[in-house]
Amino acid sequence: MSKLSLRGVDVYAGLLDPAAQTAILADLRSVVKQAPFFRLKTRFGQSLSVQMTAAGQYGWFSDAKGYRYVDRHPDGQEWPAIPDSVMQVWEQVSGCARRPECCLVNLYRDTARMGLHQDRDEADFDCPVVSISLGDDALFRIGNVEKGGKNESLWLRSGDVAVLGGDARLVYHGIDKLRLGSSTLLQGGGRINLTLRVVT
Ligand code: MD3
Ligand code: FE
Repeated sequence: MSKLSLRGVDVYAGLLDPAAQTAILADLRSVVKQAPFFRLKTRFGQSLSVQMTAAGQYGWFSDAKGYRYVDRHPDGQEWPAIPDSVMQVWEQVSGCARRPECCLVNLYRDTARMGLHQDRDEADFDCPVVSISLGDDALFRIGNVEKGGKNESLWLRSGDVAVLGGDARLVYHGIDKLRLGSSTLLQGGGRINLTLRVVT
């Protein structure tokens, strides 16, 4: 494990060994069985390339009314609980007394990517967001708290954990591309990213 810092984002590279990654993935399989992946649409009716689901009290949703946290999967069911294996990572790195209320699960297949954005729909920016990468390598791009300016990039690998707190909490960030086939962890290839968030 090595710890590096990029613009205030702490990256614990290789924090999760292969056994820990497989254990989290097994727990995610039961999450996804209860709350299947779906594709969000923007206000303008365009589908996002990343597929999503969630665990915890809240998940993320968007439709004609825009983006927001919701307490149910689009199928009407409550979100499944956040697995203990994932909670343990939060306890290990977050430095936060509150517990996460949302574990967003992003699935990247093929050419899926995520454009530059800020995460600012949570009520308490003193709480960090913790990100867990599983599967193929992904090129993570980080900008600034204000739109524009210079960006920096970093490859996130399977088992890496990033903590976005303090001054880094409101920076613009996104995923430019995957290195498809760089990992054999996921059946069918691609990448899963978990983000743990305090919402209220
Ligand atoms: C920096 N996910 O779900 S994780 C997202 O890999 C999201 O799926 C990307 O951005 C992914 O919103 C990047 C790293 C990350 C997550 C949240 C952040 C970086 C962040 C919040 C604030 C600043
Ligand atoms: Fe984000």
